[in-house]
Amino acid sequence: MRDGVKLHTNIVIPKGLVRAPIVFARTPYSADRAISAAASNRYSVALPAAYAELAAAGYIIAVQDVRGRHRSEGDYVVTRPLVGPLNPTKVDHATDSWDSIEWMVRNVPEANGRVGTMGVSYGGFTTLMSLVDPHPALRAAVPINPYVDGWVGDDWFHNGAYRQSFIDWLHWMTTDKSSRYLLQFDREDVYESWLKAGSVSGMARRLGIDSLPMFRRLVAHPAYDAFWQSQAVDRILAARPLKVPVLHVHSLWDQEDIYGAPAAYAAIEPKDPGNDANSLVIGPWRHGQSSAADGSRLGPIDFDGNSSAWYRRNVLIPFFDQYLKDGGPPAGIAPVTAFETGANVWHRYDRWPMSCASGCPFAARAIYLGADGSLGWTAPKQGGFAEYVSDPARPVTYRQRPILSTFNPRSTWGDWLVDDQRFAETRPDVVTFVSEVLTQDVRLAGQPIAKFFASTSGTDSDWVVKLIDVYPNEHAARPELSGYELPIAMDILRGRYRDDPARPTPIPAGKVVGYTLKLPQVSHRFGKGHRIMVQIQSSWFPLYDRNPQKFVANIFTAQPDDYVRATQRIHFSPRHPSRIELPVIAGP
Ligand code: PG9
Repeated sequence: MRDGVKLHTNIVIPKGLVRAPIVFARTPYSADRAISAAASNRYSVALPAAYAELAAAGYIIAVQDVRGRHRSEGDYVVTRPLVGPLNPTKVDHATDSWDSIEWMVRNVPEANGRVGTMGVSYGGFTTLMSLVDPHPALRAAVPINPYVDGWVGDDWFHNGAYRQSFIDWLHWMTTDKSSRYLLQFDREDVYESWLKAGSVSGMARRLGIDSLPMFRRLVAHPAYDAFWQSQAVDRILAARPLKVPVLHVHSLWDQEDIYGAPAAYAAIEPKDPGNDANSLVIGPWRHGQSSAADGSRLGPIDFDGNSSAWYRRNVLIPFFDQYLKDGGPPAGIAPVTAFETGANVWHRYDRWPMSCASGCPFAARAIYLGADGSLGWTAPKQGGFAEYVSDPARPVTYRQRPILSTFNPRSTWGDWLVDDQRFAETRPDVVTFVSEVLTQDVRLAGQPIAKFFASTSGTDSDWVVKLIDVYPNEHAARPELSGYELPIAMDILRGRYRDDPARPTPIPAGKVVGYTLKLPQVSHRFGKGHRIMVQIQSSWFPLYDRNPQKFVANIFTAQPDDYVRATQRIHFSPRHPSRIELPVIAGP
């Protein structure tokens, strides 16, 4: 690198390849592990599925440890910001990408001088960073489930609510260069561990990780201040010209970075007047599942075939071929390739979203919360509210207990976004609204937006909104899915940030306040015979830290007596029509 630091890079060159393009990934998770799925002298066995397919298609695979991790020299900074106010050095992921590509095109004789960057999550982040000041040999990029904005909706926070579940990651990644140590909680069911610890800072003290630099940064920046805004990758790329074709890959049930890919696509889209250089793939996957060998199911939900292999064969490899091979043929891929969950079909769209409030091919349509737990297409004619008591001493769990820590080898963390929500529906602190049985399909393609009116007896509150597909009571083909409540889009909003994410303010107790919560993107068909459900609750524990429900300066360091019960009301009336604006493309 330009500062003399050496970065460990594995370069896999299938025998006999000449004038071949390089697919280049930069990872904090071990470049050695990334290329060794199994011990073998055959790359088709040794490499994980996605790399093996690329190698068979004529690509050189290069995987590098980012600086300071595993076998690379230098210092490690979590998602190191660009050189500038947050990074006083002369190096960042943009310079390290540039310097590495420069080295490879000069030193790998089998290479044809064209490089594509690719990676998942943290590797999606480094892929996007390669676009900040792209090396001339960089001709294509595939960021997959990238970390883009740690406050708005990727790993650290969602709309200001802190994701405690990644305290494991912090420990695993920043206590040791080679990640040898897994965090040990005092209980297998960490629900109890978190409850006992009180606040997040209390837990960090117990675990002895309160001095880790990234943890201190989180505690110092609970709001969407300049620290987060200036390193949000979508904002960074929006301010630069688009020089390299990009294929963004999004997972509809991404349990870690459900914000990043569509946000980066949307930020770059205005720079692509020909609608051919900035494309999007939307698949029915968990985090990273598009690169896995099996994309035929997620938890109990079946996709009628290997959707991951389909995307790699029909979209990923043709995309790289077009831009990286000598005389590569046009890929003919659509601007947007989207899998429709519920229908299990792929679509070619010329844009995303397909439906929104205005300016899209289809207009979004509101579905309204109403009396007696009803949900319907007409606005309420009379006033009313649904009430529940949110008690921080008995928070609503995000899955059924026992809840294992994220990195517990027995955890099924990757599947929680498709968990049957019946366990929550029956709690007294969750309110549920459900439609009549649908007499025709309702198809969605875009971003549902919850616009709701609520009051609380407290001065701060979290609001969790879940959009759910309720399966028919009799599901002949899969009896075990009868009545299943499949989450389609769920998210959380920390009430103190309702007006200004950068400057939290108390919620006026007892007043009806309007909230807007943008839910994750959906590409889904609610089939005839199904019902649409909305659940609302005020905690989602221990995935997110508890809101004390009394306004405090910094929730990370809340004291035990700051946590108070609150009476919550969700209002529905002509004046306060709480609703979800659904990106409908076909329906009643
Ligand atoms: N979601 C992980 C991550 C990305 C960026 C920062 C911290 C964590 C990952 O899967 O890489």
